[in-house]
Amino acid sequence: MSALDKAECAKARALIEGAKRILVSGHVSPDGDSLGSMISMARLLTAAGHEAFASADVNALGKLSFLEGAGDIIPVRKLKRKKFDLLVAVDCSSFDRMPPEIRPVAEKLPKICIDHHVTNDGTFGDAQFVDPSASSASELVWRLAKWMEWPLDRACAEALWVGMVTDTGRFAYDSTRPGTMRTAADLLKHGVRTALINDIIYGTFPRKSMELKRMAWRSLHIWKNRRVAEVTLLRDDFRKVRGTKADAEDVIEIPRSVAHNEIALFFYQIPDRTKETRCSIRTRGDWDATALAAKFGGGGHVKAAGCTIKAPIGVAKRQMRKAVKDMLYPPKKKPDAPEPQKPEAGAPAEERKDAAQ
Ligand SMILES: [Mn+2]
Repeated sequence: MSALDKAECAKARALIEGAKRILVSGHVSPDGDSLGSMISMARLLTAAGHEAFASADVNALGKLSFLEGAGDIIPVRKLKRKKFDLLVAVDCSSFDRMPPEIRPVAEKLPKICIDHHVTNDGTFGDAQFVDPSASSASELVWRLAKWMEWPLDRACAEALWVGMVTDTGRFAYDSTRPGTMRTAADLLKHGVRTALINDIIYGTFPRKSMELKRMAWRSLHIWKNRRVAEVTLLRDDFRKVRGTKADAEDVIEIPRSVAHNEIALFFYQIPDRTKETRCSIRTRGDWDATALAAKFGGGGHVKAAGCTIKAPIGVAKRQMRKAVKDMLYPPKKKPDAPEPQKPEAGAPAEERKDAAQ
């Protein structure tokens, strides 16, 4: 367990102890870690004698609505006119990553940032727990709880467990470190129902998720000699099954599971926002998913990132495909450099073709 920065801990303690009503927020389109860390944080603060409120887009809860405390999450739309004196942001690399409905409420508040994104530039928060080597924000919430000597209960441990399990791909990604397992071991001591949780998250799927996957499979497009694969879900696809993004959480695994895949993309539309396209990105090898996401104002992790492209789906796809091509086959010459006399000897045929496009 790498230690938390003592000075930041002291700052956070002072901020928390001086606050009565505390708002806890994760990032837009919250995932398991965002929800798990916010639910547990709100519970820990409540148990410590504060009035703590987690707020999120509750439509994104999906399967995670089984978590105790999920029902207490305030929908972002109902946050207006509520007063708080402290913000705890979890799993957010910057203020802009928080839901747009929360930002005006949180803007003027003192802020604590608990985050593990590499894209976090260290400017967000009056007290900051930022550790890109942590598996999840949930792991950091656990560290803070230990430092604050806050006792965990089972509900809290299960929320943290969900955050860790989902952000590490069931303790499979390289972000799984010895400290991750020690944290998980401690959570198990608090009675986490591992088999039940695994069955809920990974073992069973609602009918609408299956239907969305079926549609995603049909859209599967493999290119660049299997190095890139993508799937697409349109607004109408979600409408047909009355589903949301939460019902399509693991759809990205479809393009990712193609043998030889290096870049997996999942394009999808959000209802009422057809002028923008969301894109989930997964990479293998040395490719940096955040480099692609950052081109469109998004962020995330080296191997898993996401962004919102401000364009309708057709244009958005062209822009992202170009960004992928530029990454896989970086343009060798500046635009104003003289044209090469002939294709480089030994370059694979496909690369030469791409260079000509
Ligand atoms: Mn996370």
